[in-house]
Amino acid sequence: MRRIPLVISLLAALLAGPALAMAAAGGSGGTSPTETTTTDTPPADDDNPCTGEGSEDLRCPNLIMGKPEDVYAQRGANRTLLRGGNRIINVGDGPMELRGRRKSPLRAFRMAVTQAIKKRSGGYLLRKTEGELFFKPIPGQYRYWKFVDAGALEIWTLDSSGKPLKRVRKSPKKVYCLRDLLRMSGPPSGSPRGRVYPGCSQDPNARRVTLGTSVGWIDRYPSSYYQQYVDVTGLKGEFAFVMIADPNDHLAESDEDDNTSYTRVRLPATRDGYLPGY
Ligand SMILES: [Ca+2]
Ligand SMILES: [Ca+2]
Repeated sequence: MRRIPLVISLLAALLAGPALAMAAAGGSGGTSPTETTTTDTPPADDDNPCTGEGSEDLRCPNLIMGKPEDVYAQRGANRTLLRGGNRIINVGDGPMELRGRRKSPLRAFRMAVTQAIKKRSGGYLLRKTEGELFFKPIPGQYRYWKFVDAGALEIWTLDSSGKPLKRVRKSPKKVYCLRDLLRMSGPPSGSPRGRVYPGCSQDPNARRVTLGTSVGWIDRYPSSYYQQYVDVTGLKGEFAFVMIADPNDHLAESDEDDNTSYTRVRLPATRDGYLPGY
């Protein structure tokens, strides 16, 4: 496959809006996810202790998605893949900590997920979620225990003002490790200087694992990584390349409306591929 650079929008911006999240849930699909058993529109875990009464005693996490990075089209004989890197960043008051517990049968390689939210008064609030960990195979790297539905990469049509309107394609990838890979510059207060959640377990026999991303830390996935693409074969016109953290809202956060970012792209990609006015 050839790598064709594609100019992306300078106007790429965080999209703060429940409207997109709602539309995402109702959008029509393109390619299907291969490693998740969840449907397109699972019920959200709506018992959010991080908002409303009692939340003042909690150090809640808040995930945001960094802007799509290093976006380019990879063209083959029959398919064109739009690749892009992303960053899942915790800008909250406390860590996003997930505790997995093995489900049976063991050969299914799945764990149930409890979210552990730090209390200001000490200890943790433990909150069961509908999310899962999966022992995800990665070519050439064996397998890792990762969180299913951590992030979504999608292609959306644009409305008349250039904002995402409707999903038309989605990435096969939704499974991420969650870890402390990079520390933000100017992190929020309470950000640990060193890694607390350094990487994901590769132990096939593990009964319990803990994943997480600390305050002020970033889990980054370059565009060249496995499944870090959306298949855009046959699409023509201007679209939004949309990335969403915790798209099915399994995880409680202090802000649920800041999880999406996007950039605009013109398809199909050409060699010079520039978008007038973008
Ligand atoms: Ca958030
Ligand atoms: Ca959430």
